[in-house]
Amino acid sequence: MLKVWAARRRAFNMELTKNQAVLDWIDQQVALTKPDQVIWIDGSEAQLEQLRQEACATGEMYKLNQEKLPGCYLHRSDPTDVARVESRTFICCKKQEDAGPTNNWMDPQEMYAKLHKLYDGSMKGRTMYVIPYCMSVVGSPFAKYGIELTDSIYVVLNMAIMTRMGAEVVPYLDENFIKGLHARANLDPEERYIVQFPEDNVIMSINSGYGGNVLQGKKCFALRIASNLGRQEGWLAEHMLILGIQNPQGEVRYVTGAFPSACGKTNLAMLIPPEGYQKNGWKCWCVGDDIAWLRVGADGRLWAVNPEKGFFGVAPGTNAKSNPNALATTHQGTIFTNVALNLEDDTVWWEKLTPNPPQHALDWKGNPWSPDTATGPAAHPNSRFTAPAENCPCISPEFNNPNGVPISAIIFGGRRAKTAPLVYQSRDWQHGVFVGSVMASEKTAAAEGTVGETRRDPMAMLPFCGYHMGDYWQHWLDMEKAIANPPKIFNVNWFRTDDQGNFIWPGFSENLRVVEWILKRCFDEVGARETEIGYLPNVEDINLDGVDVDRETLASLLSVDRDLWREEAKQIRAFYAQFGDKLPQTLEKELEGLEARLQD
Ligand code: OXD
Ligand code: MN
Repeated sequence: MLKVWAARRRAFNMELTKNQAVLDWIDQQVALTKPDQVIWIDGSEAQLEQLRQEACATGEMYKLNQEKLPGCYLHRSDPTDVARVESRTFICCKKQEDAGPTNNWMDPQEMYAKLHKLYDGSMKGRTMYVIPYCMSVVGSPFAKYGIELTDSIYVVLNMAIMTRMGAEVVPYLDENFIKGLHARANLDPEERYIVQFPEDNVIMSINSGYGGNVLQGKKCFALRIASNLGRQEGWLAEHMLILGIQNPQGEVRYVTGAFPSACGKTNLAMLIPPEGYQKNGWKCWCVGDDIAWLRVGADGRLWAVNPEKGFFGVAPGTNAKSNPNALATTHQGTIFTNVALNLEDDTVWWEKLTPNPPQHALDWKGNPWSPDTATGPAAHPNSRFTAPAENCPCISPEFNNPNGVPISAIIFGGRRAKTAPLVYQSRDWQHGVFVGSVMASEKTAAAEGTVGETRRDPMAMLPFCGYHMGDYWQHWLDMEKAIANPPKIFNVNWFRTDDQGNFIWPGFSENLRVVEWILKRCFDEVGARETEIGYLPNVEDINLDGVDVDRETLASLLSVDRDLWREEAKQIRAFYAQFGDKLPQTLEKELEGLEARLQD
């Protein structure tokens, strides 16, 4: 049977490899899914253009105003398929305890059997595309290689923006490549599965066409599978932005940052210095907006690459004020998903893009929409742009450096109305791991549940850590021995509010003032005061020139309320309880230390 499919595969495509491990695996997937034809993606512009035309002919994509938005397209996903589905995302390793309490788990054999039934014949009448791709720069010491087989042109075109892919990757495929299979099937939400098999380096997603579920290079590979690889091989795959800050002397220092959603991660990744800073020669460079792979360099420092090549950003809220760099990035070669179509000039629109919505539009479902008669938003709240990173006005000159950039600071963050101060530094690496492990954000709107309810999201990895969270923390702790010159670890909170619920700190560009202090700490250029929770800035050490915040207000942002922190410590204890004996002793001790300091 396999021979028949191999012959069929050969009849249809120009195979890009003679690698038998690769060909055998493809044959098996072809035999299972039974596509009408198989096409290897070579990554050439000619081939991609042909696919764009095909997608436009079938209505899968819509070509936007090419004068205003050259190379840009609109795609609408199925209305039931508009976001990542954590409830349908599984880590399938042999032992359930290896997946841990924060992941869905199923026995791999059981899951394979279930999935095989769903994939069987799912590509009949369709084309299977073979996408060879690389996470990170091809040939770099960080690089990892994979193949995604998919029956979606949308996936091919998005992967072409988000990853290095095509013929240049093929020579690097060996027997360790990450095997990915995606089928749209019939988009049945009840049978939707996003499954990682970390022991087999296999990713399978079915019944979805939405980016976060099916662009397998991103969350599935670069976080869930890669976190496992990092643990085995002694590195870290993290849900972090990478930002370079150039000071007036021309020196660029780099930080990574992990934030739960709705904390301004993309804005920080593309930070624009406040005017006064710009005048003095400060610049910021974006290396990555979402994922960082971190390895120890020969110099004993931690070095980071962004394994992706594009941004898959949330559209609503992005505008010329909130993030002009992100907006500029979307002006060419971009695929928009589930935004509104502005019928006035055949461009796109989303909530808060401009103060005045277009009078004539189609909403994200393709229905007529106008602000006067609207019963819902024009763009889906999770509508996205897939945009080439090279479009970004502040993209770092080091973006394609195969060795990455050296990291001085790791910044964890969250959205806390009262508890966390504007910034604090951990006492040391172990304490920093503790700080990351208890990261949290409070729910903001009544619609999302009880206002103020805290969701713990360790290292912002809750939905992305591909193994037991307790083992993951232990891996972080173990990394300390390997890093002779580790980055310092900080926590920030841009979201403290006053008694009326207004944000006290202006945020956005002004956050550079805090990052400046963080970097000074890393290079021993400024002092700090020790508190129960870590080191806090002396009030005079954060630059307030040109910002409407006085020292008294800053002092309030830098205060530690012992009662709130005692309550916080209680919550942390309850949160830690679910990890049982997988909770590293070191973190238990850190918590005890915090509790003791708060009692004194
Ligand atoms: C993302 C996410 O899409 O974290 O980046 O959900
Ligand atoms: Mn993310």
